[in-house]
Amino acid sequence: MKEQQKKFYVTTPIYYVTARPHLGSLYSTLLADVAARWHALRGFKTFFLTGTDEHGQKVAQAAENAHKKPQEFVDSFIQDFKDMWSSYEIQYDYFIRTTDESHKKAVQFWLKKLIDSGEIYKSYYSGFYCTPCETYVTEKDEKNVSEPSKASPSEQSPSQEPLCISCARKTSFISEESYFFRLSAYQDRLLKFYEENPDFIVPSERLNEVVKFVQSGLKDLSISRTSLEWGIPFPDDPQHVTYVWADALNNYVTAIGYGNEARQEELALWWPADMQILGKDILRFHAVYWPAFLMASGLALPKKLLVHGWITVNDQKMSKSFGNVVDPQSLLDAYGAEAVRYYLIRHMAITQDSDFSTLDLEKRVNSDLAHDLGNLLNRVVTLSHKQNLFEVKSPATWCVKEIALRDSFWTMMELFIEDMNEGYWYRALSTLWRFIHEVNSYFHAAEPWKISDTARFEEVISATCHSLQGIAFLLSPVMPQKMKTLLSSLGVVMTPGHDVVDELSTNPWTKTFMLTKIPLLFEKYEIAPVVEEKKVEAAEPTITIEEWAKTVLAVGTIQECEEVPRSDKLLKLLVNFGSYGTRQILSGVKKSFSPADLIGRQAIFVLNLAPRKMMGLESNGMLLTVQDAQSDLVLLCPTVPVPDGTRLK
Ligand code: ME8
Repeated sequence: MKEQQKKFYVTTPIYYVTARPHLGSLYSTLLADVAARWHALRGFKTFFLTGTDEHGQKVAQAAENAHKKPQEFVDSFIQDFKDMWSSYEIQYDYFIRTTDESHKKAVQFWLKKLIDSGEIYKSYYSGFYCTPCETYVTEKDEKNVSEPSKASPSEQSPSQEPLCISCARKTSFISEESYFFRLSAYQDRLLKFYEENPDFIVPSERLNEVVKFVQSGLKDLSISRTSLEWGIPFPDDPQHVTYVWADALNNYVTAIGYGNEARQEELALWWPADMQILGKDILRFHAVYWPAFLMASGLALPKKLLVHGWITVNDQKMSKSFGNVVDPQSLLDAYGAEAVRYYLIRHMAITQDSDFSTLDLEKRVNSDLAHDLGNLLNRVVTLSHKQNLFEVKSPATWCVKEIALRDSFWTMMELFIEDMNEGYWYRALSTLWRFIHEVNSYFHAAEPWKISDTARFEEVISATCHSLQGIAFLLSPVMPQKMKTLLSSLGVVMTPGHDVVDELSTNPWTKTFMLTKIPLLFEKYEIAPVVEEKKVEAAEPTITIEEWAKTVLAVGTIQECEEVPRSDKLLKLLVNFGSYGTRQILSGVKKSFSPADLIGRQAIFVLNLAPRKMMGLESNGMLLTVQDAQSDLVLLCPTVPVPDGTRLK
């Protein structure tokens, strides 16, 4: 098969529509855009799918809170998603909504097919459900796993509600008739598949987690709800609506024609997906349930799941519930789409969580984009024009230093291509930047501004322009518009439809460039000087992580609080620590707080201090506070309520 005929199908998770898109959803969508653009650059026919997950309890509840009907509620966000993606130059081919009639019909087709083949059967589900994660707790928490019960709902009784092990929020007990997918029948087939396809999940460490989970035993999966109306009704049994994940995962095939007789060719062209991009939170759904669904439907499995880590802010996961969500619109307004695209792709390592900071973004723009790249282009064009060189021809033969530079470019490309193909884009960019530094060093060492021999001067300019052209081609999936502008300054137009990358890998540097001066590609940001951080005094000894881990710090709710008779400092607190129980704690905070200030508040406590007696009363822990500028004590507490007994990490 010719390279041009190869296809590349890439997908993103479809996002819950409970709010406008945030930086996390932008990140996954951007990764898919870079993957699609990279493969298009390589001459592949590409298809890029994204969209929205609109059914389920979480969306229904959010709609209710907003006093809107679910359909009206989800409709109100769709344009925001589309506008945001377009502002960030994200060129998806199709935007699927799970409320699309075509998707709903295709899911019903799938359900009927699996009911008919016995892969789906009716029984009772009784257990706990986490609405924010749209997950049956039984699937995630081994302690709570139970077989789907055959008893009727009235015979079931909830034990104490467990917290969701993923988001630590309260779960709710449900007990209802339900359809089940025969997941347990796929355990061996899944394990065999993982063994035969060790590259199925990138990064590979995540595959180990999945294998362990499947090895520990799979239970059949409840895939319908009767206590919810907002979902796709089951065929011939409409009081059951489809479990939101069974509905949503199928989007990857319904979008390209699954369940529609007239679109079978399209389905055959694109499926299986070549790369499915997702965050680590939804790995199990994609690496276990989704492959099992596909096996049951007789469809091939995706070739690769690219599983990325979290964007964190101050080392905490960025999420709506933590109140630390970065708004992609304000980033766009402040920095423009391409600087943000570059920063997210370069700085966020796919394999792990990465902290996002605008200060860091500004530093990267200043150093990588304005200094290393923009400045190089500007210097070359300005200098050439100064010497009246507008049309830059390549020499008949290159000198040694230029041959070395070209060799370096070719060698760099091998590494770059491998990482770009695999989804390690941040590593590819770091490799490319090493070459950009090398071109800068070459240009600096050649000192073209001192060269009087016009042929030699033209050779140095030509070698630099060839390097810049190669760099711009390779960077175009990440910064499409800026690279187009850079190339226009060299008089180069990129023509799509063939393997540009392959051509570059063997390009002998014979191009003639027409140089035009353009405004600076990237402006530098003024960065306020950092105030020197106070160094840890030598007298303050460091401790090891193991020593630190010995301190049990946890959140508790102050249930009762009263003054300690005859003490002008002490308050007596009764604090609930969830699984750590309720404790009496004495605290010398009376000058700053009255009992009424503290009752009902959550705060942070040290739990494993040895018990201590004060004014004849025992204290079993210590309340943590800090002093403000007026020397008043301030309580340390989580910014949103968390379960009592949650330990600090
Ligand atoms: O889970 N850092 O939708 P969702 C990086 N509807 N990526 C993040 C992120 C962060 N802090 N926060 C979110 C769902 N994401 C389901 C998916 S697919 C058939 C159904 C990204 O709106 C990341 O890709 O909660 C994560 O997996 C996804 O958004 C979750 O989006």
